[in-house]
Amino acid sequence: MKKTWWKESVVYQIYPRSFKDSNGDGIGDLGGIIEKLDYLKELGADVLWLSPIYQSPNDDNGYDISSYQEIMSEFGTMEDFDALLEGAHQRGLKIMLDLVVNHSSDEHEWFQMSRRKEANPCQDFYIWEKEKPNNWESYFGGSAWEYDEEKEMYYLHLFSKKQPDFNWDNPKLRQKIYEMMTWWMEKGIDGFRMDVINLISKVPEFPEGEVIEGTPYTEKAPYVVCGPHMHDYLKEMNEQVLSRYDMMTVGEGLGLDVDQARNITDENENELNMMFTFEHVNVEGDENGKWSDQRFDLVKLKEILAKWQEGLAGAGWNSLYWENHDQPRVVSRFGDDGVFWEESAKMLATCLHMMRGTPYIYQGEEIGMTNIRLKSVDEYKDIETKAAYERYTKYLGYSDEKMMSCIHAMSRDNARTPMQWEDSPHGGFTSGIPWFGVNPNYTKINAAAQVKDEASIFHYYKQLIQLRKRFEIIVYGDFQLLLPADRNLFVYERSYEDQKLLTVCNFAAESIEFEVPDSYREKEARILICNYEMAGYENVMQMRPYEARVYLLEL
Ligand code: TEU
Ligand code: CA
Repeated sequence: MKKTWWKESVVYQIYPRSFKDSNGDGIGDLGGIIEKLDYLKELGADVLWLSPIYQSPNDDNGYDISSYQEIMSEFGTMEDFDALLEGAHQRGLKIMLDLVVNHSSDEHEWFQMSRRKEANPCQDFYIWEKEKPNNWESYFGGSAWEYDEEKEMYYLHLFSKKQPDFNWDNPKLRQKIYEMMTWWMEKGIDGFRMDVINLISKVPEFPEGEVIEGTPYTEKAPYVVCGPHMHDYLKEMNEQVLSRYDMMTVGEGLGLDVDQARNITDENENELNMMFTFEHVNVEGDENGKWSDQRFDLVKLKEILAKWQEGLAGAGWNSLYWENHDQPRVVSRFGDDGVFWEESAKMLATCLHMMRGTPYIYQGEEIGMTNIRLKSVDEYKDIETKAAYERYTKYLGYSDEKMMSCIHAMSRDNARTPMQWEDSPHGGFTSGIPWFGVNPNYTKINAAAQVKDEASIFHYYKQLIQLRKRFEIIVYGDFQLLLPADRNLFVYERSYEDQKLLTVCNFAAESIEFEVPDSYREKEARILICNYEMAGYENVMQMRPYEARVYLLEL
């Protein structure tokens, strides 16, 4: 395994709309990010990933881009971006931008031209069909095909109808995209996070999706996930753009399995550095998809994570995440946002950061921000949440009460409430009216309070990051799950040269006994971090509620 900076880095994800508003219009912006660079430096992050900052009509909060080389006016100007890049680089922070090129906005000039009836240079930039070819549905509900009155043809949109899919089979389109990527790289950015990049190649015959039993819905995944030319296009992109820079790439891989992820991230394949995979964050889901209000099963979560850890070992590389702008808050989800809020937030951080891979922290995770519970679906802003409410209550027989309970657990808006900076109105996010309400618990949970308090969740994250810089085993060690069937403890070891690292996490709200495996007995071990008062090393350990401990053993 080659040693590289992106394996040794910790990434911090910023959702600019909800991060910090610098001009009082209630919308986070680039000026706000600049104000907080010192905070991010103090935390110890190496790379900042910005969710899309480009010009967009915001049908899907910027994941619908109408101009790739312009900044969204609400976020600022290109001068602001240049200042942000410079400010970040001065502090040794790298910048990774979100690249959304499976689709654009329907307001992009390429689509505006493409939809014209007469021949034009962009006519094959999108996927047009005379007749509606099949029963595929979009990820946000409804048919994936939309009839365009102007062109009198149907276009494909795997997401909203304002997000038409590009036709990657067209080499001219691909060149345009590589040129745009090169333009950003030449500006000096340090990498790309690539939105649903494994959906770019569709099976050209557009076969009918299979009807999902007992529902009026269909499954298109086999025809869009890692389609026939995906590897060719990623290799071409790598050759033409990625390989020319010392940069970092992470692809989002919807519905991707371990083998597919290994093929993409294999160092010898020259595609992408790592992928975001979904299996562990779909752990509560059922045959109806992700919308569930069931508590997760720890044995299943461990099995999934271990499978991915082992599956990419030796060839590819993992990305490690609990949260992002599409996921609920982890302390509410896998921890306890009540009595053991602080302990469980720190335990979950330990559990993730000691695994093999590059860890990602989503804004607010480092201070233990929690889910929200709005009363009615009308108070939610997210396009996916609204579409799911409609689908489940209208067609799948869910009551309003049941669906609201699922939304409280799973909605993407849980992650999108404004960052809680201070104990002042609107959590110090804005001096105006925020575009989306701040979680009322900002008086208790906010960054200012935690930066001051050495024992806070913030400082705990900081320590985890520092450990990664001090001990190579955390980055490069092999992973092995211990006690797979234990329903309360998540225990794993890492091995590197003549060292072992033992991570023990208690996922229960009560004390649980942990017996050290035979091979660890009578060994000298040093505790590296613990979310309670530091604990000694014994053959039988009483793990307190949500306790986490990491031990280093020299063999
Ligand atoms: O997400 C991929 C995606 O399909 C999401 O809908 C995801 O599956 C879901 O939110 C998890 O429940 C990416 C972006 O991260 C997301 O914000 C965009 O809405 C989507 O692509 C379309 O660009
Ligand atoms: Ca603003």
